[in-house]
Amino acid sequence: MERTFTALKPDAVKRNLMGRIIQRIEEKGYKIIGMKLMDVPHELAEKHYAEHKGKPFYPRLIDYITSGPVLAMVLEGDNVIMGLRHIVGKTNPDEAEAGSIRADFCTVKEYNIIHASDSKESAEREINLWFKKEEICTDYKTALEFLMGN
Ligand code: 3AN
Repeated sequence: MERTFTALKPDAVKRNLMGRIIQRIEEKGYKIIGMKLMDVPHELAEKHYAEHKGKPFYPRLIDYITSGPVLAMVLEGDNVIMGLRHIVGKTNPDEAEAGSIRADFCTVKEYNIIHASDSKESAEREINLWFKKEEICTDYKTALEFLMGN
């Protein structure tokens, strides 16, 4: 069972798209074990996007993620890291597969509505960066877990 980090970026919140995106995550069968709506401190934004520091789009990236509330989440599920990336779609919404979140809800690469960790290492780093241990609900079972006897 894997965990991943995902965040609905400020335009998802401002455009009232949170529910529709969360619905896709829930319908797929991923378990939400952490969720918080938050304004992103500048320092957290810089740590989160550290790998992009120095790139031409970096300042816009920081401005964007700090421009309004972000809905940060931790998800659990089988192959959730790559599975969620598939549902999210490619970085550039023009190249994202039809039916993916980015293809369906946005048009511009710089404002691509949702973040999802891209590897086991990033998922672990990002979960630890955004969530405290006590903010993650590990003790409940989904209906599917009950049915499967987990
Ligand atoms: P993804 O979010 O698909 O994993 P990353 O991690 O390569 O993409 O990039 C992080 C964010 O930086 C993207 N979500 C996008 O907003 C922005 N970004 C990435 N590459 C570019 C680019 N070439 N031009 C503009 N913005 C970019």
